[in-house]
Amino acid sequence: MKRSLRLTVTVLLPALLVAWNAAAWARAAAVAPGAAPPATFAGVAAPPTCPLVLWYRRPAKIWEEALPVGNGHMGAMVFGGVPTEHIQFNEHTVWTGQPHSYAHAGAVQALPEMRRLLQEMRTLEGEAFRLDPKGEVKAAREKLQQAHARQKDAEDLAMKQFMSEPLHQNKYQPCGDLWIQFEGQSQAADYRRWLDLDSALATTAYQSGGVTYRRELFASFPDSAICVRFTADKPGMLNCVVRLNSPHKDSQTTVAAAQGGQALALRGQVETGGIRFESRALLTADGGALTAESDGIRVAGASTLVIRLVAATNFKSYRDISGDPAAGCATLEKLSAGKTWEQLLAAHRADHHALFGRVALDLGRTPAAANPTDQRIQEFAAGNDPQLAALVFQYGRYLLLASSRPGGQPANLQGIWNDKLNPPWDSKYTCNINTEMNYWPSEPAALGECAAPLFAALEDLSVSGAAVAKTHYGARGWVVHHNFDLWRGAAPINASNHGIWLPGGAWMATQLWEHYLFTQDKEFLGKAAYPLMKGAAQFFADTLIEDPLTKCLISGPSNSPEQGGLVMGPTMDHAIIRSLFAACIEAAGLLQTDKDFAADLAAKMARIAPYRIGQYGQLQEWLEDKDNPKNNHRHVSHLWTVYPGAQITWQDQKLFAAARQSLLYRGDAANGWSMGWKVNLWARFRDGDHAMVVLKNLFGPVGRKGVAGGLYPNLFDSCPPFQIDGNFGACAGIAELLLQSHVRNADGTFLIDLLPALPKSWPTGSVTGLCARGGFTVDIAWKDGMLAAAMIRSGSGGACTVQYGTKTLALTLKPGEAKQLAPALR
Ligand code: FUC
Repeated sequence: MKRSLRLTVTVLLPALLVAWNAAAWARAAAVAPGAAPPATFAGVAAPPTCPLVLWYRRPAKIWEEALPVGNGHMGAMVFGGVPTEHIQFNEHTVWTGQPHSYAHAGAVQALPEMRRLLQEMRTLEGEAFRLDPKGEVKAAREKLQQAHARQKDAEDLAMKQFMSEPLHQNKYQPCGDLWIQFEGQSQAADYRRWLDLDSALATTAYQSGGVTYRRELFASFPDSAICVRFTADKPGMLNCVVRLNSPHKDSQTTVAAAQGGQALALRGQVETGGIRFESRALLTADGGALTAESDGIRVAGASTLVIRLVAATNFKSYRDISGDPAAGCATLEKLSAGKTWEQLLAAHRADHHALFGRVALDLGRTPAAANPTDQRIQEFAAGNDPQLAALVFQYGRYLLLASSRPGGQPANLQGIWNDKLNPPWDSKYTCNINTEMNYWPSEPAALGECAAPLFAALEDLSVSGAAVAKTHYGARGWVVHHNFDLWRGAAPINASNHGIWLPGGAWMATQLWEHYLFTQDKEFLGKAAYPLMKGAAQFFADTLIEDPLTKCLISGPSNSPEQGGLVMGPTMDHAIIRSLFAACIEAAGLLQTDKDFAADLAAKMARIAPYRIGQYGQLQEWLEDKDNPKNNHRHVSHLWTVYPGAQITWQDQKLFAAARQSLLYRGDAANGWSMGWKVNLWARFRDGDHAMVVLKNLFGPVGRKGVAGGLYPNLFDSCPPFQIDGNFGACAGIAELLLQSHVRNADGTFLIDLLPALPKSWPTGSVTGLCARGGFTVDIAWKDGMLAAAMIRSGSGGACTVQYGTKTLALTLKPGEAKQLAPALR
């Protein structure tokens, strides 16, 4: 690629984006009504006793220090302030915009010319590289300039005629803020706040004026409410004012008597004709009095105060916003009405534990594990704190449960948590890595149910994306480009040099296949997965074209995310298409359907441009050998085939070595999600110690020199800024270091690999409940870096081969059968 272009795309563009976004990300106006100055703090609180905990000795000053809770329908951030508690919250369907098709009528007419220009670009590049492979002599440089001019023409044409209408998609929005302002609490002693991942309970405790105050908060999935309880250990000592407001200008709050107490109702709309929302805070108190005031509810002399917070919008589906937010709130309110705090908490704990409790991970515990979480992040790289890695792994599982539950929207760029009217990248669904990374842990980390919202979104996208396939490509099936939003936009957005990226839908469709591989649920495969996979494959069956230069089939126009501009046939496209085709062929066979279609896919798959090894020993990112070994771009798209794909594995040493070389060129320090991806890749390269180098970068504090990403004090991952994909990438990566199951045996069963990439710094530990393809669950214990004990359990019955180092064991298990493995494999 031309140097100046590379510089613009890899260095200047991200820098400009960050600068532009920094200006645009003006914080939403979260205003504490009647704010009081913060308290002064004394004493040093002891660490909480729960083992999986994030904890702090001071309240959150900034949003990225607050603690997240969520039930997939609502998310909330708890600040734990004294004297003012702030609970900033979201409802999953509060977005800008309204139902809209983003397809660009007539777009298909531009397609042949775009392809022609890009093929000319390739011919010119080929001529330049023949003159000089490094593109340094004058004649070669001139050819490259001409090639670049063709690319620019194709990109300009696309901007005129091929892009989404409008060019940008919509934004995920905050919903509201709950404020609880206490009186007479200007000092606090022995303050601490913590989030216990085992019970998904956020607690704040401190003493003030000789009284111990405690606040507990959870987001209940079964009762669809955020529940908060405030207690004082001396009767009648709770005195506060509770208020509810929103950063949306068009919003008002009213106060009214409600069953057993008082209620605040916040009503608003994001924009005219768009999403309308309502949120209700329902207050009940033991002792004391609740009095309505003009802008809030006064609590006087209570011993316990309970608030249930619900929210709903007019959103019914991506095509229908005729719902009634008030009726929605009334329905939700009834779920928790009349229940005691103990009942609400017990239902929440049971629900959370049934899912979260499936996996336990012990990587060893050192004294560092007792330190406050913000201190642990500061000290991780230089210290010895393996439990922080276990905590971040479990936090990933916790965050997935909190942000992605059946019936809700999928986890977006920030999960379900956002306090800004102009969030980074609109907090929508970027599909060239981010949305997919959010779901990497769902299967291996035993939370397959959490992918339901993504699968439901794919149902929608198979409709909106079919309109785009037809309008832009004249093709069957469905396509999703670089992004989608609440309205299921699927057309190429923003700019042609990165927005025209073809395999978003195809990549997401492979997650359906993964769900089948892990669960062996044939009904799911036949009813839900295969029809969507088929549509995604049909699009490529129709749009792959023969490359006049090589006679191979290639995709395009597309790009290798987000560098190098518009091109034909980037390696990543082909890797994803091959994977999807292979999955469709196998699924059609299992379901005994679509013989001809499967044969067509097989014939096309065999003709897709092969992987190529380039002049620097690298796996080529493009059809031409133009990778720059100094390029440390955050995207490692050509390595998709190693992870999350599984076409290049240790079984193919040549390509495996080339892919590894490419990863070495990209380096170990990057932004958050990029490091999350690299941990998974090093796991697949069976190099746990190199993965650990990346984990040390990933688990350090935000704002270090030389590392873009890191962790905020609340363990949210930084892209920068906060983006949740890095949390999920790290979670999946830690699982991948301990267990892999992507390689097939000759008979098609899976090879289940125990401790394929155990870092030396985790010499002793155990994990239970990790999932493997083929419907297996695996427990492993290790000591001094060696396997100590292992057990495999089959869900659906079937065969597999288990591997540890050079030893293998072939097994056939009945449904529900378990088997000890260690004596044979040690
Ligand atoms: C991708 C990345 C960016 C950012 C954005 C939301 O496009 O290249 O770094 O994560 O998504």
